[in-house]
Amino acid sequence: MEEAKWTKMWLDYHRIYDGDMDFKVALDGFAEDTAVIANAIFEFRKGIEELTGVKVIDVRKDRVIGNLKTLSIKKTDSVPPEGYRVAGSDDGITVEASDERGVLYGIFSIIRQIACGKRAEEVAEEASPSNPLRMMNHWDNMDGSIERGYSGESFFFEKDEIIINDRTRDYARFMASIGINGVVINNVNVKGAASYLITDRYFDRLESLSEIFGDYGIRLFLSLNFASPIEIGGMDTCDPLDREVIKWWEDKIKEIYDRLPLLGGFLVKADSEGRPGPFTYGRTQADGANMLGDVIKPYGGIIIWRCFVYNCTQDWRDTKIDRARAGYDYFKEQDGTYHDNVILQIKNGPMDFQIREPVSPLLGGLKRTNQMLEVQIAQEYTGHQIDLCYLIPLFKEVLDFHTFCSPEKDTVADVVSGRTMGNALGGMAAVINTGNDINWTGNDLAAANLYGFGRLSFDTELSSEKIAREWIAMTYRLPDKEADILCSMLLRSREIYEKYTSPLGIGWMVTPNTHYGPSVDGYEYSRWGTYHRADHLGIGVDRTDKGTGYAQQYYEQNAEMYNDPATCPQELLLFFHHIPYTFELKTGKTLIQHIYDSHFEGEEEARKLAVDWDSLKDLIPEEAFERVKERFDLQLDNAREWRDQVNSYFFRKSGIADKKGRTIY
Ligand code: GCW
Repeated sequence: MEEAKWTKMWLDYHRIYDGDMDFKVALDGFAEDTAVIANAIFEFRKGIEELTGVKVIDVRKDRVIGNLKTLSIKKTDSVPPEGYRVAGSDDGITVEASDERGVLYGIFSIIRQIACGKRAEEVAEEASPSNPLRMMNHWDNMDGSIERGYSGESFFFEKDEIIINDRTRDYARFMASIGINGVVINNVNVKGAASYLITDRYFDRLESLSEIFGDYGIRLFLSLNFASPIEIGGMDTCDPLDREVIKWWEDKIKEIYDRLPLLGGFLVKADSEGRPGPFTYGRTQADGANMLGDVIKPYGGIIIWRCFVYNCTQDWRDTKIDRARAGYDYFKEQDGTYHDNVILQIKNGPMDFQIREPVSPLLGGLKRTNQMLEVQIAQEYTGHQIDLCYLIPLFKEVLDFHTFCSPEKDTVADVVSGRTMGNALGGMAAVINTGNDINWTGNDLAAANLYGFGRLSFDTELSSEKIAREWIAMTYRLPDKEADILCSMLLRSREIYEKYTSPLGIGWMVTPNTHYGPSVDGYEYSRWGTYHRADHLGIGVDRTDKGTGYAQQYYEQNAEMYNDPATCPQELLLFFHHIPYTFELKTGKTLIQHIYDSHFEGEEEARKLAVDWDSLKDLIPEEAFERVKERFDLQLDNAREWRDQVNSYFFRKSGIADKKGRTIY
């Protein structure tokens, strides 16, 4: 047998029980020969055969022996778009849906349930997506590298060419199995060859890719270079209000859609970290986004415009400028003017995917604009897929956050799903953590974040634990006790990482550029707007009404809560306040003692994670076990380094000793 070149992650089925009767398929209202339905049946066949050993018989071709059960796929209007109703019985399984995606998701629901221990006749679920758009954003470059990639190289690009192979199809299967319906394949920093993705050079391959995706219910999106008229059009401006520029885009978008009718639209990073944008011409972000929105509208396309706009050439001496404010300051004013096929994509926090940040005040701060939540499962600041960090609890906190933007339906989940404003476009996007490593995600356990993001974006009511348990059951099929151990490891991991890294919401303190490992002052005197402002008396950034006024960007209830150190949630204390080391926290500990304790605890708890992993040795496939074990070895080094650098730094600044007399350098 040929050696597997890559794992099948949670779609690697093993026999769960022995089924007694083969299946046949009956379609009612759906055409058999469409690619999505064919793929759905393929997935059912593969899943049910590998999980239960029964076959799916083609009654027209195969000889039928004995009785058959029926997989009956029925079209009905009583299920919402992309939703499904599945029900097992002694006669077989019924899947009801109003569209093809719903069928596909229904089939994957059946497989998930069986893989999690149900028998085919017990299968039962009714579900429809919480979010209209559930997207993955790849930061893959066309030379094959991945910006912030920790799992090898790109499986979409190599040497400026687009790769299409069996892995592409497996990728589409994974995404469909967790309900993803849109994928941006290239980095938001669009440079070099990537600027030419919207030219004839790449249309053939993009067309094939869009079809492979489309057959699994996924729409292809591209990141776009706002300066395309200059870079590939030979013009000397990309001013979004310039007639010639608009004409250029009209011709370009027509050319693109003639060749790529399935394209979902574009993701745009403009005026951010050196990327061109409308500000160069004195125009607003809305001017830029709306121009593209108008041009793409006739083709049913959408423009997803990122709000990650801030001054990245700040003077660290200037305590008035606050990077956290930037998104709101740049985008709030034009609320209500963004066109209806434009979506603003907003990072979960106001800074940049730190282990702890408040929720961005733009989410729900905008009341008349399509919004999409952007999170990062690529572990840029959360351990590079070396350290274990299950991020679903973090995403849940964001989704459950009450913005107070409306008397009801005011959580972030409400806002981005469209429930608050009744809008049709919105959803969730994740910067993805995949690459061409054998296990796709570098750390095998990081696949829980990939799986989890998809499941959560499909159903924002699912709990972190439920998602973790599903992923474990599908991936490893452990006995109950061991499944509990792994589940507990995942659920503890975010807090552990938080404990040994930067304290109480202050963020950063990472090695500049790579963003792995500690460097407490690494970004303190830089241009990036990422400061902790520690001195010999205290630490933290005053973002209250007496400081930068960031807290006042929230609606009143939240603004008041954050403004006062007495009511500010402790885990965010240093994000909002400059606090003396001697300040007594609600726990009764001083701030400095909290820093020492949490860092000692975090390192110890990381060691416990590694011990727990060792206890699973004989139950996890050997290569996977060893791969993860190596990661834990590295994580322990990292945790120790963080602990000692952070503790020593604050001991040296404050001169205050650890009450417990532990070693600090
Ligand atoms: O956090 C920063 C990353 C950049 C990234 C940027 C962004 C793609 O360090 O690598 O660029 O965010 O979100 O655009």
